[in-house]
Amino acid sequence: MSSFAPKSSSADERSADYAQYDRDEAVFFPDIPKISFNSEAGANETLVFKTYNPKEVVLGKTMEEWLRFSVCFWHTFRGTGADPFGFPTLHRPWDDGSDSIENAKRRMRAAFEFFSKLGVKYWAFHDRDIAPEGSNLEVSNKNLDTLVELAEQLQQKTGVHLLWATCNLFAHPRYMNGASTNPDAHVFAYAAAQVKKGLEVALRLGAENFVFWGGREGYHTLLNTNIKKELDNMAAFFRLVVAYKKKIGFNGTLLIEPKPKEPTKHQYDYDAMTVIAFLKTYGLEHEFKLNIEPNHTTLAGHCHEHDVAMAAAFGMLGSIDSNTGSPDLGWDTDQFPMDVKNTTAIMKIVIEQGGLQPGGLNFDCKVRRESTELADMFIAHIGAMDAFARGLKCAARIVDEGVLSMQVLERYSSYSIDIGARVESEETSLEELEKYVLKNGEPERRSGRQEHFESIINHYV
Ligand code: XUL
Ligand code: CO
Repeated sequence: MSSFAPKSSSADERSADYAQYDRDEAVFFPDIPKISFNSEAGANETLVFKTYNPKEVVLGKTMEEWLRFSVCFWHTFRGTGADPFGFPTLHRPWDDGSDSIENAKRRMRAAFEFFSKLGVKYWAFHDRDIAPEGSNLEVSNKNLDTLVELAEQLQQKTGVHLLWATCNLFAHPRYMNGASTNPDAHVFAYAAAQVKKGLEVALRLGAENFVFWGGREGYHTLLNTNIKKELDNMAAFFRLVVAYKKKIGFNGTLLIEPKPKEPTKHQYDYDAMTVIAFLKTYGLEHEFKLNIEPNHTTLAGHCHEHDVAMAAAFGMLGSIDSNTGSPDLGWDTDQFPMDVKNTTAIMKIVIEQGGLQPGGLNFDCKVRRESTELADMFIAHIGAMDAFARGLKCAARIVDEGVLSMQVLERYSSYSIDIGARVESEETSLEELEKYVLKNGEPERRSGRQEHFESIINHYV
């Protein structure tokens, strides 16, 4: 599909006076106060938390500890609202649309004011979100260093930490045929060099995790693709990453983020189970965990919380890119998670695994291109944070009362005794199982009681 959209908004739409934002004490959101908590706030008040009360204790931990919210830089500070059919709609008064270092610095200072007023403790970025790509790797690294220095100062000043950093290995034309799975070893080397710098930056900024999302790692046609070689090369790439991480003493968790398609027709990191199988196949399962994004999960044809549940079941759930898709659309809409049933399902899994630390809930979400006011940036995050706080409270009651879990346990109780226990301890044989059936005949029909379980959830939500 060709793009009708230019890179930036038209000049006459932009603010004339950027100098006001270049001062250290500049205020980027003059009309927005620090967001407060008021459980009594009315329906029309959306610039206030009604449930998210950071210090409130739920099941022995504060909400802030359970929820570990993070704002993503790419959508919230680089998103323009452009889509393949339309020009940018989101005009940010501090952003002149250029690739200059000054513009990048203004954006970064606006971002830290946003994080502070919102009251989130974490942020996340791609290398190329925060600093412009230069004419060669050296220039790109120099640009990155300049912005990382500012980020370091702002992190110190505000107390906001880096949940994760990542490298953009998908936007530049050099990566059109893949990064670590590129048929050209020169491109593999470029991606490796970029990640080397990314890990150094992550170390310097104290990132708690480092993410790999392989948007171009896959194929458009099998006719020109050696899939085994590409997967072997991807594993080789990850081994190099592990070696360098250890060499420089970066202790953050390495995370792979599954997605089945978009932008590539078939992406190798299809879903949670595929990534777990890849890691186990190449002996990397102790070095990586997963960053699950529910909108990617639904793109893979699963329900919203499926991959979070799958990753958690195998001890591989590292972090969550908290967003949602639109059930009636088939692509990655990256919407803010506002549905309390979804957040309850996610938080139930998070509570059952004892929390997400050092991972968190990163809002990989963008406001709709029609949500054009600066206040919409806040309202979107506040609404999602409140939806997660409500999900946490509902899930805490579900887990605490144990009505659901007792019945799930009971559903599998035949494996605790008799022939079931022998199956679980792997002491049985096909001959013994045949004998059991010849003696005991047809199994009783047992209801799965789906509607009963759904009604239990509705009792809490
Ligand atoms: C793309 C996506 C990415 C990753 C980081 O769908 O989710 O933004 O989270 O590269
Ligand atoms: Co994501």
